[in-house]
Amino acid sequence: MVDKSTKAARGTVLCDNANMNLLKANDFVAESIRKKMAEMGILLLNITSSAGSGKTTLLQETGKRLKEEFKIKILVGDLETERDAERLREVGVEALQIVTGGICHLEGQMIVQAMDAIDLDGVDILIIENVGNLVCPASFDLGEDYRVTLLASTEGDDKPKKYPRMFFTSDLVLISKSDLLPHLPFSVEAAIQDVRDVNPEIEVFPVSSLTGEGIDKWCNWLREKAIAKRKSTTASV
Ligand SMILES: Nc1nc2c(ncn2[C@@H]2O[C@H](COP(=O)(O)OP(=O)(O)OP(=O)(O)O)[C@@H](O)[C@H]2O)c(=O)[nH]1
Ligand SMILES: [Mg+2]
Repeated sequence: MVDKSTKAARGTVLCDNANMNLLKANDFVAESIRKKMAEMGILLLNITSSAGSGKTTLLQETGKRLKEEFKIKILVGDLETERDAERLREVGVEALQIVTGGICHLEGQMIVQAMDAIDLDGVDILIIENVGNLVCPASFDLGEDYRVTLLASTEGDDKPKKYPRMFFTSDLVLISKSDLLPHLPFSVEAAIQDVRDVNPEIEVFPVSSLTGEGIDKWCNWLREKAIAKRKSTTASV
């Protein structure tokens, strides 16, 4: 039997049964979202990162480049304010703000409610910008096809091993704010190695929303996944 008190003394707190039940209930909702997205042929992405790593800015750049080619909608989670949704609307992308009122992550049920509030007809890509932090959002499946995590050059290259669950559960890692790399003690090679130590097969590459480095590569990745999703749905009907 695991000795909880010893673990707690070492600074490790085990998930109790209440948390496990909450996660199980969330998984059930996430599966229903995944099923709905599969039926509708909508690619669903969950974008995660620490606070301020550049999620909204990257999505603004993505919207500018892909909005004529694909019908994109964005659900954006924050503890307070409508600011990110307003920034996304400014570049012509339809965005709905989910205000969590202090909760540090998005849960499946919040996504279900948000999806009910928007028109999903004809949507190709639905993107969720999660609440900025590398801890709680890692545990909550939102029914996404792919989880994309940003690791900003300003955060330090040691984060993948300190927050392994987020990197272990991701499908793509973007090293954001790459324009700042010349000014920072951040080793791209060390960061990639650390990400691959927790998730060996994962793709990792740098992006900068300021200079455009890596943005075409990111948009091509997204384009390929959206087309594949549409084809898989068409093939199964
Ligand atoms: N140098 C540089 N700054 C960037 C880049 N992308 C974003 N920023 C800046 O970083 C700050 C945070 O960017 P956001 O896009 O708001 O980050 P976020 O991850 O959406 O933040 P939260 O939603 O609060 O978690 C802003 O001041 C941006 O202008 C980049 O590629 N390079
Ligand atoms: Mg944001």
